[in-house]
Amino acid sequence: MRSPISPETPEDRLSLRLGKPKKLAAGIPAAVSSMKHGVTKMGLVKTVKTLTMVNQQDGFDCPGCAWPDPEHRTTFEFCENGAKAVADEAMKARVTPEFFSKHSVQSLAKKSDHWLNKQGRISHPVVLEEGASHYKEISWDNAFDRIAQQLKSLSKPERAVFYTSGRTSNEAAFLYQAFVRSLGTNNMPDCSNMCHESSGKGLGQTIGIGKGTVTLEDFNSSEVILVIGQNPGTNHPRMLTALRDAKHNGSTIININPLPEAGLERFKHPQDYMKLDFKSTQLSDHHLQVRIGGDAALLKGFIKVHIEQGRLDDAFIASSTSGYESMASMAKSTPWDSIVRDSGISKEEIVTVGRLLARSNATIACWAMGLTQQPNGVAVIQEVVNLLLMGGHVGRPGAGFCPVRGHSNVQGDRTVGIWEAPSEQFLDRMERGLGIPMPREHGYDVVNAIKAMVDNRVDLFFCMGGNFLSATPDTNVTADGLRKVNLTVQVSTKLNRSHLITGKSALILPCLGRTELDMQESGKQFVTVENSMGVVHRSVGGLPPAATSLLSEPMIVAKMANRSIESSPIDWMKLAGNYNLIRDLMSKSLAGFENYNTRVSKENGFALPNPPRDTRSFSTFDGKAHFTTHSLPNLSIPEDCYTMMTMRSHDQYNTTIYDVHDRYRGIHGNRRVVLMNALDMVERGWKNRQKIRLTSHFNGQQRSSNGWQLVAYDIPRGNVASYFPEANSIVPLESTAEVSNTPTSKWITVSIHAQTKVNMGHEEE
Ligand SMILES: Nc1nc2c(c(=O)[nH]1)N[C@H]1C(S)=C(S)[C@@H](COP(=O)(O)OP(=O)(O)OC[C@H]3O[C@@H](n4cnc5c(=O)[nH]c(N)nc54)[C@H](O)[C@@H]3O)O[C@H]1N2
Ligand SMILES: Nc1nc2c(c(=O)[nH]1)N[C@H]1C(S)=C(S)[C@@H](COP(=O)(O)OP(=O)(O)OC[C@H]3O[C@@H](n4cnc5c(=O)[nH]c(N)nc54)[C@H](O)[C@@H]3O)O[C@H]1N2
Ligand SMILES: [Mo]
Repeated sequence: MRSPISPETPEDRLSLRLGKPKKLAAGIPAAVSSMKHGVTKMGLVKTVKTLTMVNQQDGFDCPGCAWPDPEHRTTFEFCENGAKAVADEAMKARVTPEFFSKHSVQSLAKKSDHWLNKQGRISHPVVLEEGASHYKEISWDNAFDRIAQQLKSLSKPERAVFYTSGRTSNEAAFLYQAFVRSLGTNNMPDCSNMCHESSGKGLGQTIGIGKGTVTLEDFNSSEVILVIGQNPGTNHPRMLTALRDAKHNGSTIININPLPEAGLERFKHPQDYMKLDFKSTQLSDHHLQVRIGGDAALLKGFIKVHIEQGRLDDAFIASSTSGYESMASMAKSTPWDSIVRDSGISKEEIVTVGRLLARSNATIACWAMGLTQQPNGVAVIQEVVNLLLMGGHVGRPGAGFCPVRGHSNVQGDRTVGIWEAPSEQFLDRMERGLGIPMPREHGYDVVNAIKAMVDNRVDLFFCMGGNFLSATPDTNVTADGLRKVNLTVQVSTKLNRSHLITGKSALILPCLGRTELDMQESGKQFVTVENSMGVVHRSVGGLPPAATSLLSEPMIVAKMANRSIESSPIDWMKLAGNYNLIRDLMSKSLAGFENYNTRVSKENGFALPNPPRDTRSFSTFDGKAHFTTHSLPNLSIPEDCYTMMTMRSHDQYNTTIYDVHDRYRGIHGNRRVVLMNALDMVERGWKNRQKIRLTSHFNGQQRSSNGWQLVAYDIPRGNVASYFPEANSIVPLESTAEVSNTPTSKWITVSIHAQTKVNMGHEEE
């Protein structure tokens, strides 16, 4: 067994305290919690000033999630977790060169993610020389020289890899992809490869666009809303407002999830307290507690019921789709026994909800990681497509697809070119716009980038944001890979574990955050972002930068390009001095971005073209929407094993750990917990707090991790749940979804063993 990269018993772990899981989300405790986080990290005056700028017309886009804002914004249009994300960026503490001279990289590696993040905003560029124990300050010029040197010494451009996380603005991302493609490679893995890649592939193949097809207004005219594999109370709290309003307008909400997540049970908008309205709304009408991976079977059941009920949109199916017969005959021949066994839901319940769906005139399907991070992620999303196409639920009011994106600009980054597998059409247009030949060979996605590093095929690894080491699967393998690279570069706002497990030498380049004022040669700049529903709008930072030495992301790209590329038709520095010029270049180089500067200056931005939504047309090879035929996935696992999902707590933003609690699930003080069905625990003679070792099993390989505790929870038998990134050391790199190559973070086969010898710290027995 390899040694762990992060501490198994972090110093700041508290005793595990267990309370009752909450049913009610948002409301006063949430508002108090957001203020508390804000005031502790930013101070009172800054908290009030900052939070009132979020998602305002002349304010910044909330870095919390990609859920869109309603057109008529109120001052309090932020949520608890948005407030935490903002407070975390705007915090007072600083990680300075003095900080790095005090703490060696090795000593920092022993700290928890929570501790690392708490140290504050990184203030200066720093370098870790080969063999050195500490980072030390480096000038921006010298930092860019090192990158340029490394780039110039590559034997071929494919030996450089450029990762992007999803907070990067459209302007920065566009310039960045122009730079990377100027070098001659499409090696642009991004967080989307681990996130909604399955949605992009699943929808792209069937409806001709890899994005959702609904607007926020559609929620108000929907009759049924499916929420599948998603925990909006924690991860998209503002979505609860849309669900509440839909519900008030008569919509029925169906929640499909192995866990009873707080927000979907009861919800209360903080503003209702201000209006002294103390009632909460029960959001979901049906909770189908599906087994992990059982969605394909459940959806097949709905499709069967729909066929039996009739009420198909025959005209739409005949004129605008293909593949119905084959899909329907597969559903008809799938036995109920298999459907009930695999989904874990009774036939009666499936029929009840299936009839509701068949009767609906306007259905929206929302989903997130519960579907995308499965081995059959693409196929199961295509079952959602099948179900909605049967009733013609696309391109009409109140109906359509709603993959709920994660990072606040992950969708925009992809639109403007962060993509390792761009289409020929996209590259042709880019080539004309930029006046530079585009590389045609597809590049590495996240998993293939790790494999390339492990195989000594990468010399430079550059990350525009994110935390590659902790976010990716198989932490120890990823660490091995990173250590083989000559130079790793992280453009970051906050300290994280990717700064500690590095290439032979490493740079940290600190950048402005979304909340901050961005002054360039031509004056104050704004950037643009695309939300989960394809609306592009402005974001203007307002706070003074965390340090005077920070550069904006576009400026970092420009300086790097200027230094590394001998002659280019692009005047990088001029573009970074005036983002209007970047947007002009985007107008020339991207379909749908014509007159970009004029259109983004409109009050609520503008919606990008979306053929299924705009004209009920489908840009597939035959111009039709496609039904697809899939058999049920094989859900069998070895005896004595469990299926594990890895998920987010209420106190984290991906790998950024705000605190060690998960308030809605009633779990406090320790994140290294495994949620398990009480009957499964009794069967093994275990109680709450039992110390265990987790071992994953994949293709005959085993990966183990110590220092976990059990918590009895309302989860289907045979299923368990743990938090990421702690569990990532046992997520096998090779275990990825078919077609999308997304790591199967929600489908890990594990065995569980009592742990007796290792000291687990100081929790009460
Ligand atoms: N506060 C906060 N907000 C965030 C984030 C954050 O970390 N913190 N992260 C952002 C990002 S990048 C993303 S991608 C989104 C993630 O948003 P979510 O997708 O909501 O995040 P997860 O915690 O991964 O939870 C997935 C849900 O899927 C369920 N699930 C697991 N397996 C299955 C299954 O087989 N079937 C079904 N039906 N359900 C299943 C889990 O019980 C859980 O409720 O949130 C974004 N917003
Ligand atoms: N097991 C498991 N693994 C998962 C998942 C899961 O559900 N289970 N979810 C996956 C998903 S959906 C995603 S999206 C990925 C997330 O993967 P990433 O996007 O790589 O990770 P984050 O934790 O969001 O990145 C946090 C870091 O971003 C930097 N940062 C924050 N804001 C900015 C900014 O404005 N600019 C720059 N340059 N840097 C900034 C900070 O330094 C911070 O430490 O993780 C994936 N990994
Ligand atoms: Mo994500």
